[in-house]
Amino acid sequence: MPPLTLIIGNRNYSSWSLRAWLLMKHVGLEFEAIVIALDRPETHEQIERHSPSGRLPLLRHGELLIWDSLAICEYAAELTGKGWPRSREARAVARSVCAEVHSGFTTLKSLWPMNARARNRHTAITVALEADIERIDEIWNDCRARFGAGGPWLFGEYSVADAMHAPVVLRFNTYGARISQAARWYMASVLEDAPLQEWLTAAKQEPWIIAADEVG
Ligand SMILES: N[C@@H](CCC(=O)N[C@@H](CS)C(=O)NCC(=O)O)C(=O)O
Repeated sequence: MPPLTLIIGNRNYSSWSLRAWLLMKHVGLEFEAIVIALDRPETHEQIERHSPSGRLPLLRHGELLIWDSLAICEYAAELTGKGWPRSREARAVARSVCAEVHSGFTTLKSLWPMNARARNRHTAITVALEADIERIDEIWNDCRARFGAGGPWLFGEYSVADAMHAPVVLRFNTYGARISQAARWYMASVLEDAPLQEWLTAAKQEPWIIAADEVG
């Protein structure tokens, strides 16, 4: 198999990159990661050299390019046969919650930008933000209660759904979301996860600051 190269944005702020990188780690793929610092004068040109969409993450596998975090997770799952729950019902719900977090929660994403290393940030809680937080809490509770018996993850074993939700966990951790006990337990599993810890360690060492994402 040709080597896999994952091109990602800098780890502290690139929520979309985190998802693809985490899932690839969890399904056991070996790959090289190339980091492009976001929001700098040279960023656009550097990304365009690799990515047809002008966005990161991008996975290169020989001649094949795969862009978009969810498409990369799907490809990694196809290569390895891991990443989606085995039962059809659980898999359908996992795909639903992945699609929901991929296309939705725009208020949460804009008011609470991912800032992996930041702690104890506080912002005003708007009605729309509260609604996003409540819906995430409901998703985590529902998946854990219905499908989580086999392990600490949303569907028991680690799945694409956990990778897709990891940036939300980091946002909740940075800005101190008020959530239910079961959701806090799920967050603890994500925050203790070894690949996530590896990402956080690297994020802390990055020199770049994106002022617009330093909120609260
Ligand atoms: N839907 C895309 C979104 C990717 C995205 O917006 N990536 C940001 C970085 S996190 C980006 O590449 N921004 C380009 C730039 O900042 O110039 C995905 O899931 O991969």
